[in-house]
Amino acid sequence: MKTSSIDQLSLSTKQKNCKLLFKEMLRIRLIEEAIAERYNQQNMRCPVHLSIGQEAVAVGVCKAALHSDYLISTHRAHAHYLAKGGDLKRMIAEIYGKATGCCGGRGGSMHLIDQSVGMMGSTPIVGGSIPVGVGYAFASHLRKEDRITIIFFGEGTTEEGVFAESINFASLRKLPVLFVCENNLYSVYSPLNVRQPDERDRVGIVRSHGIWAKKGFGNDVEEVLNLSTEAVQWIRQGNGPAFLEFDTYRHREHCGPNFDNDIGYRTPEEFEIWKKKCPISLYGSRIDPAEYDKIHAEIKAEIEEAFHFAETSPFPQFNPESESPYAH
Ligand SMILES: Cc1ncc(C[n+]2csc(CCOP(=O)(O)OP(=O)(O)O)c2C)c(N)n1
Ligand SMILES: [Mg+2]
Repeated sequence: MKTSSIDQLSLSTKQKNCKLLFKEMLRIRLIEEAIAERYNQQNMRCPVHLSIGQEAVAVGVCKAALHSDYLISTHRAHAHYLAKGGDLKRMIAEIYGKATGCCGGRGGSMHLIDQSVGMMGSTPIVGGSIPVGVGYAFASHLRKEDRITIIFFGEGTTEEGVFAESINFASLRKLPVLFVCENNLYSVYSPLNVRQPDERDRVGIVRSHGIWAKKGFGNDVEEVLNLSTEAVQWIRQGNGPAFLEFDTYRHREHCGPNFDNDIGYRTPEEFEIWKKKCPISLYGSRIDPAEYDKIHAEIKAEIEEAFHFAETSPFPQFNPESESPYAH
């Protein structure tokens, strides 16, 4: 049987890795909980799509990638931006619409960018980022750069025609691209089973294009890391694209800070089942409680600093002469 990248590690490296993976997931969770807690203060005036419950996919995939690799994301971008190493202060400032934000305060939560770490951007147009990511991969391929592009999207996005076109083109040109589908079972309020036939197998569709494709449990960060490591190796060996689908679940409403298990489109029972399989609790039991408290306190301090930075930063200046659409 083929051993995974984690299986091959020594015990001390495994323990270090375990702590690192946990810390990154907890950091994303606490940052998003802090956004949710403060959202009703009305200082964040853009919609927020939280990834609470889905942290393991972002962390596991990004751990398998290099700093120089590119990443492109969607409306649900915080976890991807942070896992790729995006600057926290600039992310919070962006959500506050401040000039110090990563998009100068003009983009908000759904337009996160930090090119210094390969976070090339995110867009709220469902499916819109997929061909952009394929374009990045095409450019790297033409320039013979040793770089892959990771494209994150939800399972709803695989219903867009542009997804089919993009996997087709990536396959034909053998592009260095990793497609990552986060299957959280819902597109806004519509469950997967009212949108796609039960027999529709996304991995099978992608494989039929000659693309390496696998499916895994997206709340187990080690499983995500192992599958991603395999996929990334495949791509770097020049074999063309790879596709991964991960099952996961968002805990909060589609857009906003609240829980919405009471409004009827999903059951409280379903939520409880997935809560037990939450990536943080699945992994947290392996962390020593004293260590947990230390990590928790460090992250909390970092978060406070980031919110203070955002709150005390200036708003961008609007120049009606040059920026008004009616100026010319
Ligand atoms: C082209 C387009 N159609 C519809 C929308 C409205 N919309 C925003 S997010 C979303 C759901 C996408 O579902 P999925 O791809 O599964 O991502 P998830 O929100 O579950 O992470 C929809 C329909 C949009 N932003 N763009
Ligand atoms: Mg979805």
